[in-house]
Amino acid sequence: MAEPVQTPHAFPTRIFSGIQPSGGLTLGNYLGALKRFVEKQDEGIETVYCLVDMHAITVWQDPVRLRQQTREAAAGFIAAGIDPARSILFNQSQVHAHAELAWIFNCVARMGWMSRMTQFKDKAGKNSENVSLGLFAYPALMAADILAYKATHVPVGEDQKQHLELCRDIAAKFNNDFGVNFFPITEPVIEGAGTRVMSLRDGTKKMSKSDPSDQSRINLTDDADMIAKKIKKAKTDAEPLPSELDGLADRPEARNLVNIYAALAGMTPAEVVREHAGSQFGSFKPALADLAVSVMSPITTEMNRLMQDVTEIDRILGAGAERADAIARPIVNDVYDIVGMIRSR
Ligand code: ATP
Ligand code: LTN
Repeated sequence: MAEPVQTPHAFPTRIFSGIQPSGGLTLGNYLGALKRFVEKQDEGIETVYCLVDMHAITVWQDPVRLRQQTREAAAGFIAAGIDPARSILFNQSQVHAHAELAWIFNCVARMGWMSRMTQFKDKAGKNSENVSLGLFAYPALMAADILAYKATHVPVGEDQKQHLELCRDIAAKFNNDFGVNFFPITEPVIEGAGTRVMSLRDGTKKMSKSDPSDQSRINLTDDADMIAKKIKKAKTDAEPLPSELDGLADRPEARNLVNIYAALAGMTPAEVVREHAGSQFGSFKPALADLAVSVMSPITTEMNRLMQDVTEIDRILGAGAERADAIARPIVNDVYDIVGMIRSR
């Protein structure tokens, strides 16, 4: 169940979130993020959603594909229910406040804080001497995304929790260093069964759009056949489903498929195992595939239709960027004044 959204003192409720156009959207992005973006919009809260293209280039992106993926992600957002009239939808690089505030935050965040970020360690791996400086600074840009709007709540998947804690630390240090109550201490909104969808090949790794294996994920652009095939081939074990969740404790792949089923059906994982107790994967997987297709294929169809008119997509992103800029510009100007920069033009 959704927790009631509580507003930190003196800051009006505003939701911000972002997704990297670093590949096609996955079922993980949909269940962990996008689906909940739509719910927040439909609750009538002010919602600002961003395709974070500047985050995407922290690892190499082919320019032609980056543009294509950004448009495709925008189409995916709209197809999933984001209404560009009610939510602000734009790509990050069109609103300069993000990059400007990120620099200020590079000077607020401490090296020690950044060095503890597990996403950096995972993505850099053994190659940490050779990754971009941007990959290390990534969470400061993310804090800038959020705080350029004084956003009070950020819906994300479980994997982003640590980055949001860093955002809170940056806001608190800025407020404290300059003796102001300028930035809110933003709340993460991480709820529901789909907040951590795991890879279909390895139940201990999250499903990710940048995983080298396409078999590891379900893409929003996969057709019904492909979805059914990937679910059929998903790694599992030989045991039937138990009747209680405890029975899945050491079965990460089985647990993952149950969680996905629950998130797609709007059930709790406990309800799913109760309903399918004793089922073999030979029957559970086709049921899951049918469910996934029924939820996703209307989105895929609409996304493909929207992609026929990229001029319209670019227009929507441009109009969203203007609305975003109207909120973020005055906030970043105030930051320059607080920090002691001269603004005389
Ligand atoms: P990349 O593979 O390029 O790192 P990603 O697929 O992990 O990308 P992001 O753009 O980093 O996706 O994440 C966008 C949003 O989707 C975030 O809120 C993130 O928490 C959520 N998300 C990403 N992967 C999953 C997942 N497997 N399960 C649930 N939520 C997810
Ligand atoms: N780091 C996030 C994407 C992201 C984001 C944000 C999410 C960039 N800026 C601001 C929420 C708020 C990720 O999912 N990897």
